[in-house]
Amino acid sequence: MDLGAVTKYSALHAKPSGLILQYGTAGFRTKAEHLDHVMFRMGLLAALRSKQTKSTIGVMVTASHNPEEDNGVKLVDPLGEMLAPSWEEHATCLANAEEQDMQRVLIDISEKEAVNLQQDAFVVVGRDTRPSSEKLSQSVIDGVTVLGGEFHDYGLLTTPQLHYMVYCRNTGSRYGKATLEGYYQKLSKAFMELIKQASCSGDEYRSLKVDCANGIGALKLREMEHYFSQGLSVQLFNDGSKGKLNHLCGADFVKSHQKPPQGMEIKSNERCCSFDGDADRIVYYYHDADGHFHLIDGDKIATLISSFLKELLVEIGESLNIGVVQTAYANGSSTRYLEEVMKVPVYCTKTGVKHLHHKAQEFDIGVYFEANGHGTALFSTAVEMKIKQSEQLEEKKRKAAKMLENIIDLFNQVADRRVISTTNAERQAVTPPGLQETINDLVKKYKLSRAFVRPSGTEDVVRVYAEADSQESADHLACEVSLAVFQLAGGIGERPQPG
Ligand code: G16
Repeated sequence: MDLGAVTKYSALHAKPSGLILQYGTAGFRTKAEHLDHVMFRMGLLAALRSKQTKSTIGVMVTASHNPEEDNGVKLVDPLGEMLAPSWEEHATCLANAEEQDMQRVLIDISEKEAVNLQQDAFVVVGRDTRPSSEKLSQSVIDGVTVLGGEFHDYGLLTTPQLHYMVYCRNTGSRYGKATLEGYYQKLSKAFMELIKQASCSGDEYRSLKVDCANGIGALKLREMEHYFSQGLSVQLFNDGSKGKLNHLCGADFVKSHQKPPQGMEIKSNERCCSFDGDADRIVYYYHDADGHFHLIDGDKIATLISSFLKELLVEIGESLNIGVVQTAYANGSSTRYLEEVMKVPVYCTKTGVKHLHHKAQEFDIGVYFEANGHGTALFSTAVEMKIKQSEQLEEKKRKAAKMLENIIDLFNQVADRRVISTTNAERQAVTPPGLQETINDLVKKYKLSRAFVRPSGTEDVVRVYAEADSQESADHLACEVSLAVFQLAGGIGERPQPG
């Protein structure tokens, strides 16, 4: 490691003295103007991780659902998953080291992780459409190259596309070609094969209105739509031609406001969906004949997918195990339905794709979704083996196995408020004292209710979740819990008001 070069280039991406940032739910996130040094240092870290794992590592420059002025970075490990937890600690140390301590911290990490510094490194970089992203991704590249690493800059990319590129490169293209064309071909082929087998075939099933959150999803869906030919017709809204990223639109807006995004007219029973700023969340919705809005969020998507997969397994006659992983935000009725009606085991983890993904890997088929629309299904090698053996099965079973094979291809498999601390997969507050007891008392007042609070790992806010047997009760409960947080955790700003 040429430590002289590191010091020299680091000074060009100098850390504002005293600035401390935490590695949050999905990497570092804050106002874009505070991130230049973080990006350079994450380039250094990605090069070290690549040397250690002898694999390609991914760096995505995005702040996803956050406002356009923010930015952030997500690091992608060799098999397309989020960075290993032990390396998150290294990321925090490196991002917060003062200039004069940089060399020591880099050497510490290399020693602790037994990194062979002579090893080659390869890092792939992608970015979203934020105005700050291009310059920040150049800072990542500066960090990679100063440690002698090579890189490929994919430029504008969705986060799932970057995960795909990393995975392809580390599996010798067995999974697919590490190009955008390879990505579009693989997914569209699986999709087209699947709809050939689907029982409903009218045009209304083939059209979809897509709210692209004024972000990268619009650019990439435009490139991809040609691959669907007649199979799927998409109409794009909030495509970035006007309007701000994630402002009054996108998956987070639709989920939290329970209403369609601005700029999208919906007729009854039209199929609609929303992405977030880096297109790694999706929620679906429609208006029924009476004009009522219905949201198909991550909970419902997980339920539909796991029910469908379970039916296929029954048809194939296989006893593979399916598990569903959710977070504390999952609506209680979705959990009850999965456990009691579908007889599928459900597990709860902390918020963050990395936690859900990890748990889902324990099953032959692990379906995981956060209520906000992040998720996928993971298939173990046992499933792929069974499909291979299906050639010898009778016609009906073979068909179901073929369907499962296409589904596998379609899923791109690949995550001051801190006075509040939590336990039990973030469902109970440990501090400040008295908060959990107050929440427990409030919950008792409403039927079929549940509530919890946790500090966000991507925004400077405390999130309050409440559910009950009616919208009105849920709103009341949410307000009462917010007030308890305000009083017991030293809230700032406007005091929560009923209604
Ligand atoms: C990120 C994470 C998600 C998490 C979300 C909100 O999403 O990847 O797992 O649910 O932040 O996290 P928090 O409640 O801690 O702010 P995204 O879409 O912003 O990358």
